[in-house]
Amino acid sequence: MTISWYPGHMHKAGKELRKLVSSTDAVIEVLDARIPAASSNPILREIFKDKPTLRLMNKCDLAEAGSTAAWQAYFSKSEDTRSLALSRDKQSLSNSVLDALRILTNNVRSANTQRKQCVIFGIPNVGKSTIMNALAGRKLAKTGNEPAVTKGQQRIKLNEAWTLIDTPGMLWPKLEDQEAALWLTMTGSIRHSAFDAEEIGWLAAECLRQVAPESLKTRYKLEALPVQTQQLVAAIAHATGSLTKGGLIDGNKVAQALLNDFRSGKMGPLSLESAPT
Ligand SMILES: Nc1nc2c(ncn2[C@@H]2O[C@H](COP(=O)(O)OP(=O)(O)OP(=O)(O)O)[C@@H](O)[C@H]2O)c(=O)[nH]1
Ligand SMILES: [Mg+2]
Repeated sequence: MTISWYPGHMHKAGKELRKLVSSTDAVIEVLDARIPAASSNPILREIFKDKPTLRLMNKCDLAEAGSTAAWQAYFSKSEDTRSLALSRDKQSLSNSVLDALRILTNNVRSANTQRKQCVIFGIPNVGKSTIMNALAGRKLAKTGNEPAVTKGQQRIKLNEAWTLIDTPGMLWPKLEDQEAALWLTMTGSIRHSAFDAEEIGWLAAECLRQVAPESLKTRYKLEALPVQTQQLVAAIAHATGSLTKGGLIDGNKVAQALLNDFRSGKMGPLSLESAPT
């Protein structure tokens, strides 16, 4: 199975984004703190490559703090880029984001006479609309725990200084790195109809065995992890009651249970991708 998801609306969203480039002063790239590089869309970065960029590592509550700190140190090396780590509690978000945008655009001559324009972009389901709502201090954009909730651009006048534009989550046509594609599936950026759940369940179980064996043991009350994937999946199925009426393993159900547990942080904070050293 090759993991891929690039529906027509993403192609259209890309075209619409290109139209914004000339009038944009800065961009916010929203990343998933569990997979900061794998959640960066190369097409979007190329479109906005000349713009001052604030990278927000979102969903930090679901990532390991040490890993997020290492990524932040890594990102801080590139010029014209600042990075911040954010979690569901976005109380202090406004000031730090606005400060970062101000510093980034201090020397930028804006094409806009009134407010500067900032585009929020990133892959699906990473938290773009949630961040825009937090910055605005009210729920203007629809959010939801599934990819492709935002279907079109949404523009708000944030204050006297800034216009913000929320955009639809975008992936890219070919996910060359299939390990990264698995991570995108696990974190919830690929719609469930685009993959074979049973197969992803197996791959996710193997991935978590490598990354977080202790978390798997604790969550599913396993004394030891079975060596074979089939037995590992069977153990998780028994622990989560993912069985058919006849008592057989229900491959779809166990995959869903495992993905739900990972996505909602029930295995504790877990980072899948390490920062380059
Ligand atoms: N745990 C956690 N969940 C978050 C955080 N930020 C957003 N979410 C949740 O992630 C889901 C997706 O949020 P959205 O803001 O709709 O994401 P989006 O990037 O706008 O998604 P699309 O519009 O589909 O591309 C929602 O269920 C949010 O409540 C966070 O910091 N931590
Ligand atoms: Mg959205």
